[in-house]
Amino acid sequence: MDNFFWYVMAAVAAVLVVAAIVIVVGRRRELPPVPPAPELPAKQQPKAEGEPVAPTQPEPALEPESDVPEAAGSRLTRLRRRLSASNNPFARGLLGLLAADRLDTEAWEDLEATLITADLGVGPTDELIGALRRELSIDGTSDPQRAKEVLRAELLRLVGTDADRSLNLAGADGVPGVVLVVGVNGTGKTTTIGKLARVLVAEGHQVVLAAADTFRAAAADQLQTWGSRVDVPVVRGPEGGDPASVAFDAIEAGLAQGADVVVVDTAGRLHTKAGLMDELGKIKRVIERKAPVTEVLLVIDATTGQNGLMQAKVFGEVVQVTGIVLSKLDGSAKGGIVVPVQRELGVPVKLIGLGEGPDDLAPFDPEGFVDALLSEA
Ligand SMILES: Nc1nc2c(ncn2[C@@H]2O[C@H](COP(=O)(O)OP(=O)(O)OP(=O)(O)O)[C@@H](O)[C@H]2O)c(=O)[nH]1
Ligand SMILES: [Mg+2]
Repeated sequence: MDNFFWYVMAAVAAVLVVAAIVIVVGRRRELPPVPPAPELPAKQQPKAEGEPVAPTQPEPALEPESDVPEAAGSRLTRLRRRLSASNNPFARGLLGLLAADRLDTEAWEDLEATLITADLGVGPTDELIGALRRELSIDGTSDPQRAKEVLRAELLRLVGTDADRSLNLAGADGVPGVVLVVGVNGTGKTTTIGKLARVLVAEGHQVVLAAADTFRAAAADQLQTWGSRVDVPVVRGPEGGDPASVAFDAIEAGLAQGADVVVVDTAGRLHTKAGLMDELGKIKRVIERKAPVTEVLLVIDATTGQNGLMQAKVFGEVVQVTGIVLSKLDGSAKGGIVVPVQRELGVPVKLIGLGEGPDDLAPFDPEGFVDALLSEA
């Protein structure tokens, strides 16, 4: 009897297993076919045996790494949009004011406040308002179009249209031109060099980068990342090593490789630290044993405000700055610093940074800058 019971149980179990298999197979048939796996971009192709295994989860879509620098035309259109009223509080303030029906006392005070907040400085602000008041109708009724024209002309006069804003890259007799990039901490020196290297490569220059910021290994890594994206060699030294000797080595490498431009990154330093400022002077002198420093770019963060002026003054004394890069102008209400900084140093703004992306660097063009500030798009 016992045996019979187990026979029955075994038969039932067998029937259940067969039924389960039939159901599973049947279901499978109903499922839609699995689509073939999408092709991975080259960077994510599964690694060869022995290499670290690629993550199983698909990575979020990365922005395609464009190693062909953006054409100047589309770059300027994009940058203009970033400076225009919709994205820039300074521009918005100016346009809001011009749209007013009457330029009453309050409106003039608002304009003054907007210009001072934008770091135009007290002197240039007075000049601008004085000129506008003289030019605009005496009864206080404003014609927005006319006000805009006067404002454009005055802003242009303040920014200046006849300075030579090109970079001097011309070395002498087979010796590369040298661009030394300086500034206080975090202003955007390394990023600017990365962006600039792309532009120089696109223009056909043979470039070498010098990671003379030896304070942190990460600083050299950061520069290396930019360099490798456009196949530009980066000369670096040991962490904590002598930055002047890294710069020197880079010039030698440039000479050996037939480069025509060497761009030297330096560690950020406070203009108030005499020892660090002396070190900067030394870097420049050591480079000049091998090649003339043809351009000294001071990178100023446009959001820094009046403090940028003090930086400009001290750096200018130590390394004779020849051009200013105004970084982080994107979305900044502080674009007015262009005017006092040029006056303080007697040196033109040559480049502007308008974002963190690889092509977010543009030559500073006064007309384009003022038009962007006064455009609504
Ligand atoms: N929005 C914006 N961010 C920028 C711009 N330029 C640089 N940055 C950002 O500013 C930060 C500092 O940039 P870095 O290039 O490392 O600055 P640095 O002057 O080399 O810094 P130190 O070497 O530490 O002195 C980074 O997060 C950059 O992405 C710009 O034009 N616009
Ligand atoms: Mg840096």
